[in-house]
Amino acid sequence: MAIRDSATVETARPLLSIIIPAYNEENRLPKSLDQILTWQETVPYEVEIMIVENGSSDRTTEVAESYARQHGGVRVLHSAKGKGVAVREGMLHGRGEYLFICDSDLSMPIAEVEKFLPPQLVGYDVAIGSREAPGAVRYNEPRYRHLMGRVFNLIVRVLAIRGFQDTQCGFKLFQRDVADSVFSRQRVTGWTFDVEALYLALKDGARVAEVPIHWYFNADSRVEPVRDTWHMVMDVLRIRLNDWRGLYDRRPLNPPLPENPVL
Ligand SMILES: Nc1nc2c(ncn2[C@@H]2O[C@H](COP(=O)(O)OP(=O)(O)O)[C@@H](O)[C@H]2O)c(=O)[nH]1
Ligand SMILES: [Mg+2]
Repeated sequence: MAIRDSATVETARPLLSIIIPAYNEENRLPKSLDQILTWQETVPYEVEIMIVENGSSDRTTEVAESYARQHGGVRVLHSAKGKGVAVREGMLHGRGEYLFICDSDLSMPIAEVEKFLPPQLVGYDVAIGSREAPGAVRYNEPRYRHLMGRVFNLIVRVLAIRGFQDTQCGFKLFQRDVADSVFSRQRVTGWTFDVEALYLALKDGARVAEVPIHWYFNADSRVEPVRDTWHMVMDVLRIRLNDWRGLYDRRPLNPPLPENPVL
């Protein structure tokens, strides 16, 4: 763990990487980054902030790069299209001991990330923010959006993974080794990547906690309800199919050494 003190060397691993997928976020990003940077000053450990952008048609890249110029702990990455791809890029390039997905709209106050980390949460490899678990509070969410979420959760339970009340919240923490294993096999590029990531984590035997959060609905959304829900259901089925075809089997990182090498 890289505690920020005089002994910390430049190359020490940050405790936490905050990965922010950002698509056309020029308006929401500055306020969220300001809040994260202010919070970061209050914690005794090193935090890395990574903004992952892809093909935004607004000034997201300029906004992100201007923060990166002014703050040493902010990095900007670019990826191919889709939230899933952006998150994978961040997860595989983050240097933190823990890697945290964080939506650009910061619909959960950033200080709540501490509920996902030791000492507040111990004994888990993955911690997922939940708007449904006992103790969670949702503010201002229209009924139709809540209902859509519940229907999708039912579909996820029937077709893919049981036991989670909310797989789609944009705040999730992965311990580094689990993140490497999960995101190096991830194939879903869009919104359903969360379901696939949990599916893979469970397949690896990871211990997953659902963390109740305070969540503020933000009407400005990149989700297109009808079209995206249909794609998401198809993606849930694809996850099952991928597993059945062996596409999620772990591959050794390096080719195995030959037995009895001839010297
Ligand atoms: N980089 C990247 N980020 C995306 C993409 N689609 C969505 N996001 C991000 O995903 C997060 C959640 O999006 P949002 O519109 O708030 O979804 P909602 O909260 O479910 O309505 C935000 O940080 C978006 O900028 C994409 O294609 N690329
Ligand atoms: Mg949002």
